[in-house]
Amino acid sequence: MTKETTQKPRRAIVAAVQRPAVSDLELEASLTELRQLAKTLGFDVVHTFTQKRAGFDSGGYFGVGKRKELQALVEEGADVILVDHEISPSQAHNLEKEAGAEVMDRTMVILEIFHRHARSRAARAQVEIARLGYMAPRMREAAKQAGPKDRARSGVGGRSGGESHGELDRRKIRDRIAELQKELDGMKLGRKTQRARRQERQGLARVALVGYTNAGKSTLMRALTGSEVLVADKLFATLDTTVRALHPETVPRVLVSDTVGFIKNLPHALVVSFKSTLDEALEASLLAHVVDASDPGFERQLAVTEEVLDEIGAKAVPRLLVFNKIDRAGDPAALEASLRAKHPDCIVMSARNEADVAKLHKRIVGFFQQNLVEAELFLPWAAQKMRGEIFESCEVLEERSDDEGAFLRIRGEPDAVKRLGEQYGRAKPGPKPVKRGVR
Ligand SMILES: Nc1nc2c(ncn2[C@@H]2O[C@H](COP(=O)(O)OP(=O)(O)OP(=O)(O)O)[C@@H](O)[C@H]2O)c(=O)[nH]1
Ligand SMILES: [Mg+2]
Repeated sequence: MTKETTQKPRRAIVAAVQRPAVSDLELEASLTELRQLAKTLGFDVVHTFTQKRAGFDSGGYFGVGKRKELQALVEEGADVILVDHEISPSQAHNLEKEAGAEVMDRTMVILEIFHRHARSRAARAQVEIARLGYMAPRMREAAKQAGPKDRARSGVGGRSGGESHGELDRRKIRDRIAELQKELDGMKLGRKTQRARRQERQGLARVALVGYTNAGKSTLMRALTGSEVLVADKLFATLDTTVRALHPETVPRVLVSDTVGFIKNLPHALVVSFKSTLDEALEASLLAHVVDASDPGFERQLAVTEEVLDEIGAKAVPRLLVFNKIDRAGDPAALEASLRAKHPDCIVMSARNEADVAKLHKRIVGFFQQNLVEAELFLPWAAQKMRGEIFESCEVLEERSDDEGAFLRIRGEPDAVKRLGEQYGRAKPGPKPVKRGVR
């Protein structure tokens, strides 16, 4: 690659076949998203190229005539064709040959973004497994196209006799996937014990921010927890789950997780491999589903997210629907009214508005406080060293004292309150009955 080409952004043509079942609106939304994905990869999108067709051409995705047109467009100046569907290795190969430019399908574009954005060891390994799985059949296709020459070269290097380049590469891919999988399994075990320890310590109340990519999850994470997670106007800016406590701190202490975003036609290999990243989310007692209400295609994004959540087994986890970016809507009041009519329990907000963030904070805390129970304790003066523990594990609603000790009215998680109630729940004669909400 010359210096010039590495410095200049690569020029891309965004291309799609529009099948009869796909409306113009849907096509446009999908292409806009592909253009955004292209931008995230640093491409300069120079053309959008579409064809209405009953189905994809089995040979080269577009029809023969259209492929010629595409070739002319490439000659005018383009380096890569981005196809808005997952296409077969042979379709990609033929299109590439005829149009004269590299072809990347939607899956490959998404895999490439995940590859660039993955930071942690686990995320890198998961993305590599998905990429290798995607590449394997494409390498088979390349080997097939190379034909008998490929076989003639066999027997060189570490290959056993008669094994072709293609076979060798496939074996290497299989071995590498197995190796990565082993590495991941090891990490998972480590994570599980860590998690078990964390849970024991804290008796966790957890909310996970989930939703379509770019909806504003990380922005809300920052606002809700005062942490410095990455926020970017890019697709899939976040690939690793981060966990922070809700700030200002609350009783019970609530942990918030920021998670990887969803997208239409998420490559299946990624759904599977990212399930473990999303495992954190599945452990939450509440999912705050964040939707970019300013995006014209938000209903579809909402539906896609719900589908993926179902697919990964999160159907039963309670949801709080959060319509974000209301400040960017053309007519915020009208949009808010229609959202409320359709989703009565939703929150409509802007992550940039402090009062709105406080409202979301309150709703989240409210959810976890629903399960809290209250009790009245009597703590003799001799047991005052327990005060620290009580104040740490519960909220003290009221405190009064007499000659013999202190009465505390507390609210907290059922387990903590029950434990304290068993120890100190006996009322001193005089004040009202001690136990409330504790068996
Ligand atoms: N106007 C406006 N912009 C917002 C709001 N919330 C987030 N943004 C912007 O939207 C873009 C995406 O925000 P992120 O928080 O990175 O989105 P995300 O959901 O974490 O995205 P991924 O990590 O890619 O899945 C950023 O440029 C934010 O500044 C909002 O309420 N109003
Ligand atoms: Mg993010």
